[in-house]
Amino acid sequence: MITLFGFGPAFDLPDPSPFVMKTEIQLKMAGIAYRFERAAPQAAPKGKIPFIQVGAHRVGDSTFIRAHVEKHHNFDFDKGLSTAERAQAWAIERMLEDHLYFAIVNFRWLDDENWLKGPSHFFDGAPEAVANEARERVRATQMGHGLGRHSHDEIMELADRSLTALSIILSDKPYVMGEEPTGVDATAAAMAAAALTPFFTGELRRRAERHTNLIAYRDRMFAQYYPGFAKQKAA
Ligand SMILES: N[C@@H](CCC(=O)N[C@@H](CS)C(=O)NCC(=O)O)C(=O)O
Repeated sequence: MITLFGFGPAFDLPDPSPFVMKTEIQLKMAGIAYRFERAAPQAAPKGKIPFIQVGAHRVGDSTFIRAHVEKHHNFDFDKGLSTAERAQAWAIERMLEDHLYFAIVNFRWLDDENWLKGPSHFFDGAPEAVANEARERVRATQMGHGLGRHSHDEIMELADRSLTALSIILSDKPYVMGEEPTGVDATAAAMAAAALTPFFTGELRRRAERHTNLIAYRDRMFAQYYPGFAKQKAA
């Protein structure tokens, strides 16, 4: 049995990490039974969440977890896609994970109001210095990535381009690549949910909410893969 290590529900989401939601959705897509356990990044093989454990074997990083499922459970997340479509799906995934994600982190951690409401509470009970150090590490990572070097307005402009690109690519299709869900939908739904969560306030969420097809897509994907969570939110 696979154990998936994540953070657990927060920020009105099944998990604050879009990578955990991605992996959880992919395990559900593949019909694989798993247990969920909470863990801190320090416990992860690559220092980042999610990771999985199967017996004594641990796999870190959502993309390598997907590769593990494809190899060991003989499941093709992109079944029915041509080679060119698989390449497009990979490019979309990279845009969301290596670009939009960093704008979401910036919005949550470096905006004072969102920080106080959200990520600062990861450190409840710890000395304030621990929370401040973690926030400074995120600031340094943002600088290393490059996104954090831009002004707030420039970051929002760049985030908007990725949100708009996803919205245009999705168009009025039920799923990113067409009529059936494929691997990239796990990332796209997770990132859309992370950007749209009503928990945080500000420009990024406002810009995401302009794309009504992304809201409908998030709702559709959650009804399918997180039915309990979707119902609870609707109640
Ligand atoms: N490429 C990784 C990214 C995972 C990632 O960035 N996880 C974040 C949470 S969303 C994390 O664990 N951050 C803790 C840290 O960097 O210390 C994946 O696809 O799993």
